[in-house]
Amino acid sequence: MPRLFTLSTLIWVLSLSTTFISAQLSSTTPTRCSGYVASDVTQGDTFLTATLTLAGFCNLYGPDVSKLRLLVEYQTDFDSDAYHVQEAVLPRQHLAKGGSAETSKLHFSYTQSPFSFKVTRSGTGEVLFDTSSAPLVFESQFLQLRTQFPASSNLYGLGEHSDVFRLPTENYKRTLWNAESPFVPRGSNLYGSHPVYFDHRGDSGTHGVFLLSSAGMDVNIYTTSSGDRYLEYNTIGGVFDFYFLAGPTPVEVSRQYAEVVGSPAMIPFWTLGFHQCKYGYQDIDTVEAVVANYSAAGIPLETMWGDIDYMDSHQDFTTDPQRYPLQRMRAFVDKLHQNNQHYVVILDPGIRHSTAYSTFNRGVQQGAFLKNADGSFHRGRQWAGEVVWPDWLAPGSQTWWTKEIMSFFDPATGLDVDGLWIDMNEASNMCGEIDCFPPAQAAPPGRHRRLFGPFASQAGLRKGLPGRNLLSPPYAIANHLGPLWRTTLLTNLTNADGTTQYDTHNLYGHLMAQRTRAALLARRTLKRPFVLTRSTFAGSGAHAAHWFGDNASTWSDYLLSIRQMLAFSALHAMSMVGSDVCGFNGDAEEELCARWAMLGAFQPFYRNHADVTAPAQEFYRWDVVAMAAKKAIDARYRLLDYVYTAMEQASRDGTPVARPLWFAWPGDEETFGIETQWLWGEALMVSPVTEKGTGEVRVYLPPGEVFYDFWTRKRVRQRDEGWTLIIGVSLTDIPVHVRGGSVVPMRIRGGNTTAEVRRENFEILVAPGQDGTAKGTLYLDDGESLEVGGAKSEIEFVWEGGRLLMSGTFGFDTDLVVEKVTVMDVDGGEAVMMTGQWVLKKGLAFELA
Ligand SMILES: *[C@@H]1O[C@H](CO)[C@@H](O)[C@H](O)[C@H]1NC(C)=O
Ligand SMILES: *[C@@H]1O[C@H](CO)[C@@H](O)[C@H](O)[C@H]1NC(C)=O
Ligand SMILES: *[C@@H]1O[C@H](CO)[C@@H](O)[C@H](O)[C@H]1NC(C)=O
Ligand SMILES: CC(=O)N[C@H]1CO[C@H](CO)[C@@H](O)[C@@H]1O
Repeated sequence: MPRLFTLSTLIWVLSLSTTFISAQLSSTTPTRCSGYVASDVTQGDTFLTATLTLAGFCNLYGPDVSKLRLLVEYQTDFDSDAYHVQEAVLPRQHLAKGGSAETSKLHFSYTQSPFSFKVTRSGTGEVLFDTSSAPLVFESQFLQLRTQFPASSNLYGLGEHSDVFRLPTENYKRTLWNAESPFVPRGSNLYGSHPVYFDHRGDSGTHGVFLLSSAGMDVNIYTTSSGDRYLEYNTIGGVFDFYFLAGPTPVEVSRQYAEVVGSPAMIPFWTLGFHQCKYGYQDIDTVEAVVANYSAAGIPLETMWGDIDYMDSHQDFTTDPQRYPLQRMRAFVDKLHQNNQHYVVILDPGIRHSTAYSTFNRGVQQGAFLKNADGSFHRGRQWAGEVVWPDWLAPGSQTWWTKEIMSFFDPATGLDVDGLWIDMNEASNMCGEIDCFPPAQAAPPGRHRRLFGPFASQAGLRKGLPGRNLLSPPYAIANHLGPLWRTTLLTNLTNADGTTQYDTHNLYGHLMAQRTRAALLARRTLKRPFVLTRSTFAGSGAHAAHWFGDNASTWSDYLLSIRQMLAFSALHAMSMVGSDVCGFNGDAEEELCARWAMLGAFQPFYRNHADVTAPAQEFYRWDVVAMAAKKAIDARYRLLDYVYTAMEQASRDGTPVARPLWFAWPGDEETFGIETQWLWGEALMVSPVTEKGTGEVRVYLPPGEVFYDFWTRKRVRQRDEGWTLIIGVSLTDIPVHVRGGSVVPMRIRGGNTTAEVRRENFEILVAPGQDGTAKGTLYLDDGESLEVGGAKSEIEFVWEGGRLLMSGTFGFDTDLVVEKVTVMDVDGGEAVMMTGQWVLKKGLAFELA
């Protein structure tokens, strides 16, 4: 019986891991590695297994592993000593659905000696991945695998980085090692690791390759003098566990990737509102003044944020008794809530090491903190001073964290926050030395016993290979902070489950996000949690939103926010993302802040945030910025349901909310390198001014397509080659186009809060395509419930032959009506508006008079 849908027809999984550890150093130094030879090949309908035996010692960066196990199937369950990302950290049981090689869109083939493999498209035979140009190297602390790619490839992904969106193909190194990265340096590893790339080859299709590995790595992309192009993985541990995503359209690759790592969590509706934050609001009076000043300026403020200023001596779960007394804060939060506004505060993972601090004491009782080999706590320096760090892999860490969150943020007695912001979770250590706080001299006998024995006894349990140098591996990745352990947790620490920070470093922020989400769920079991995290890993979108860290108030970082948004949203399965609007570091000037206020309104997470050393940059500080913000927020709020509909789809099937132009026009080469324009959902295209001191911008409007100006509602005629100059873009403008063929649900007007907007009726904006038809969708629910059950509407609008038809499901109970339908004119004339009171029910249809 044919399956309705099996993932296996879309995704091939290939895992290479160690079976037997008989690593040894040969006495002679070979000039070239000879790779492995495959034997004991067993091929079934749905799998292939083989043993790979080392053909000759190579010992590039330490001892080779002499035997490997190769497994090609949909099930990644294998025994190995080598570390592999824990199932609980990134679940993949759901992928083990079975399937058959015959029905797969991808074909796997291999060469026995030296072992290499190819992944090809079943239909066309196009080679997508081919490792034959270099031998496989698998050593205990160095793994290398190289694949060729053709000149027609356009590569994207491998975040988090601040480089160009379409990756360079010459002499380019992407290092993945999560790191505190002020000023988001170019060409460096940043806060998160997403070892997935999209290879887009125009008309012949798009595919993705995900290496499920949390190991530190350098991915080199280069072109040889003879013009051959390679992508080469150099990891310092783990296994090679590849997921090949067949596409063939870009959106399908996004969906397939989301299916592997998890779709983005559905957001609460209010989080789409405008957020304000600053490090350096010295007291609650200042915070109240900011809220009041936003209101006085008539700029809708949805959510106020608290950076570490609110804490007592920067300790989590405390408030400063003088500057932020708890009772004052409680009254402040109540007032915000009465106005339908929200409050979010920061938490850091560094917990002050002091027996005078009850949060620390309770964590000790739960075994929540990372320990040195001698059982003493691993200490370092963070905002709170001398700190210890939670071991998120210790079960007690969840119990402790949940209790701390539930009691401090108890609505009845504590701070009734609406979400949590987790920072410094790479983890960042202000002490960059190896011996900031040396382990205690001797652990008291009988106490602090290590829970786990030496690695050698962990055979097959994936705790990591024995005998490794965990602080300074022989192959040094290009970490911009230097050695692996610099300004983070020492990589030789053992986690409670027997794995080491060497292998799990890149998961620290992801784990903290998971734990924090779980704690918020325990606190409010029926509502969607909201967590914002700085550090991420593949799949973090299922737990948290992300901002792009400590950027600067520069035009360069204003543009960077676009390509980072595109990478996270379209390639890394994280929808709720955005930059610090107007820039975090440095002095935001009026012009830049006005432009950024408008740009941020068309990105998912919209928060103005600045450093303590930066001058105030709230939107009301300048008249023109205030005007820009009001206009932008009004448009954003009128479009909230349209964006929320896209967010809901992303949470269901991984369809990205913000996407690069080539997602819509995959055959149009002109779009492949564009990183300053984007599609905001299916229907809107945003093209901000990109430079200081000008009101002009050259935008690409693909030839042969119909576009309308979102603001004037008039058809726009692009030049024949597509590139079109838009002039006279004032500081309170941003070019936004509606794609012909779309129906965009909007609200009749904005409001001061998202709750107010939700009480407004609808306007349906129709943008007919060349053939005169258009369609679009609208998703409605209560905006906050974790499980909405049948209480949702999934409405489809179709405009055809002068009639608008509404179909779908209508389970969300509402009195709201469609008050207005506006049909833009494909011939360039005035838009036609119809007003009425059409209830949101099945079968609404009417004809143009
Ligand atoms: C709020 O506005 C008042 C009046 O313009 C101004 O004096 C004050 O500095 C502002 N405070 C903040 C925190 O924005
Ligand atoms: C929003 O607030 C402004 C003042 O800040 C007020 O004039 C306006 O009426 C409010 N809008 C709504 C819809 O309540
Ligand atoms: C990690 O390395 C440091 C520096 O060599 C050493 O002092 C410490 O004991 C090691 N920790 C563990 C858990 O092995
Ligand atoms: C990579 C980059 O552009 N970084 C810049 C971030 O902002 C700071 C301060 O403006 C600059 O010094 C960096 O060059």
